[in-house]
Amino acid sequence: MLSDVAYIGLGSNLGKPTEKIKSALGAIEAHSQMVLNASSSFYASSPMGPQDQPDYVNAVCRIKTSLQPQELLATLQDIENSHGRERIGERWGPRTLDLDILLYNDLILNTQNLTLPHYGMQEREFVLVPLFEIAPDMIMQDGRSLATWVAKCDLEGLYRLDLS
Ligand code: A4P
Ligand code: MG
Repeated sequence: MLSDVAYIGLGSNLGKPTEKIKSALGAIEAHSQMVLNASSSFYASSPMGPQDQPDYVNAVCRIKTSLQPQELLATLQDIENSHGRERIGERWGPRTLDLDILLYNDLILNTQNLTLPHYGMQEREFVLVPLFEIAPDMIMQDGRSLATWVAKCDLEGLYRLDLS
């Protein structure tokens, strides 16, 4: 049963970022234990963290899945690896593909390799704006609306890409 709902943040700033994100969405869609339920527009965003790296392309999707959180993390890491992800260690450094689990149902989890909701969501306009596109009525873990979170973040440097 594909009854659990998760939101995934996608990001890339090396190679051909738009193609990488499209391909990652294709890999998610092709997986037997994930159904792609909605996906946002793609956004160009200036880098958070070290500035001496290319701009990112970011998007968010919603899936229904039968994978448990740890299985989902491992599956997304397999997809990252198959898209040439190299773990070179620099925090917030450039990457060919980054897939973060933003939310998994209403689960709150703090284990060594998985934190849910994703720890950085609240400050990241490149996560909140695409998330808002596909989940405009969402209520966040602090009881505030996603719309309130979006209203508080700095939208400078974020551009919706017109890919048509
Ligand atoms: N991990 C814990 N919780 C989660 C979760 N909810 N989802 C662990 C996914 N992974 C989670 O991640 C490091 C470890 O986090 C994983 O092994 C997993 O067990 P990583 O992807 O290997 O490394 P990372 O992404 O470099 O770590 P970090 O600090 O999480 O980086 P971020 O926060 O992902 O930031 N600027 C723009 N504009 N757009 C971006 O997308 N991304 C980053 C990376 C920096 N600047 C950016 C962007
Ligand atoms: Mg990551």
